[in-house]
Amino acid sequence: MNRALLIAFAACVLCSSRSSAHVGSPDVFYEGQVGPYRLFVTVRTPPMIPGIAQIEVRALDGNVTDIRIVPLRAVGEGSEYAPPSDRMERSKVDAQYFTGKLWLMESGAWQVRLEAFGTQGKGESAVPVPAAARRTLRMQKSTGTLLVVLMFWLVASMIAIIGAAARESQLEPGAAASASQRRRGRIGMAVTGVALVGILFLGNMWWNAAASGRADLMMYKAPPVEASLQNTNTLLLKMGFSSWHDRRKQMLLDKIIPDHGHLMHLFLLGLPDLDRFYHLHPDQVAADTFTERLPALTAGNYAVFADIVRESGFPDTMTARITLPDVPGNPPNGDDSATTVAYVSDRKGPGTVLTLPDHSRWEWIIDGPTVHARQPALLRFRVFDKDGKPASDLEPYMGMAGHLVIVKRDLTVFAHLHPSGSMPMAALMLLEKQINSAASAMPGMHETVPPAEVTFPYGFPEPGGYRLFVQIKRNGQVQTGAFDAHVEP
Ligand SMILES: [Cu+2]
Repeated sequence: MNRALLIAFAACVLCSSRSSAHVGSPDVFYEGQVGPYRLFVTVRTPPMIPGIAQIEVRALDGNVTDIRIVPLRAVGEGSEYAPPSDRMERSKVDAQYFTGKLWLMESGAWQVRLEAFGTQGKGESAVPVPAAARRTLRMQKSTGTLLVVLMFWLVASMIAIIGAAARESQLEPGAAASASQRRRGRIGMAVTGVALVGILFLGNMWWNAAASGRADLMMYKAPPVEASLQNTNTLLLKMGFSSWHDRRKQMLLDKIIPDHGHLMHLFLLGLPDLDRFYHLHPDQVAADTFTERLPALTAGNYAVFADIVRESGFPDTMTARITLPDVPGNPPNGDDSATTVAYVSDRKGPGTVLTLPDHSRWEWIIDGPTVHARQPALLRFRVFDKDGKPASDLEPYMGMAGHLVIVKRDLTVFAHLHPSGSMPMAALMLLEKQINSAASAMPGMHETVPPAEVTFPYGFPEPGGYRLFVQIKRNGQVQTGAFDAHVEP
């Protein structure tokens, strides 16, 4: 009962939802050109909205002396007129490293505009940032205790006041209360007590009802999706209703837009060992329905991750599980790909080495002996052909040098990355168009032959065991390499 008042003063209730635009990986990592400068940008999104995003920028080359940042909505009116920007603080010990903070006032699709200044002039760019509340703050213990004490004091005072009024309001000055007046006082106190308990009880009920409804509206959750098999080899994905998205239609815009050429990127991961990996591209057959003609696939349980991007650039990763029988079908074609992980990287020397069935060798180059959680770094993968020479036959795969899918063993983290970073390419293109900067070649989109080294900016959100699926295209063939990583705290 005392929780009624307690919570009435509190900001919110607890929620356990950990999902975000990716799954369990809410920070944004970007690597690319900002005018003449190459920057590595990390945006640590706030878990509560409104909240403060922490921005970290490392200048990878060039002499950057100053960086200014400002948050803007990604689309609509709020995206046009930038308020005055903030100057990032330059580290005293590391001149290439800048930090800053920005308030994100509302959930939805945002961007951080960056202006970099230095010896080579000025550069401007924008990093898409999806803002969504992942949890709410619980009240501090000390505040709670104080409020409970105050509540008891108020209740006791109220009872005492009513009691005194019933007992003594008709007394002559100086006279003592009679037995009947004292009885009236006690009755008044009892009635008041019962009434107050009733009010607190009803108030608590009202608050709980209001809070449970609001949690759904405030806390981000990807739309639910149901996966089922139709006609032996067609996978049907039906999206459910999400009150969170419904409430933010204006800021997200409902339409789904293509991201590197496809409306949906669907990943099927064989459970429990993550030893089967399918990257497919279903067709949208209705506003909330996608279908995919499955390639040949072995029976088993699969985790389903479906990436879509809204018109505002806001990404959703929808998750589901499905148990499939042996599915007859053709090998994947076009941009689709499938892999059975029979070979996993083994750790050797400074990096992690993987040999593919065609005898090409892949190397994950790790700086330092271990990988640590929450430390942004460029994940670098080098590809050598069977003669040990750097591979010269890499081609763009869906417009990019490489694709990387990172999954935590317990499936609490899922991220789909590209050389430019963790944001959807569609969101990046949207902002690129707004800024309209000179020579705006698509960041990370390779029309030319990619080099034998593919890099992805990322920071593992938490310690634990991960599997990384690196995808490149060589000589018309999509190749997938699986690397295991143990991320230290
Ligand atoms: Cu991709």
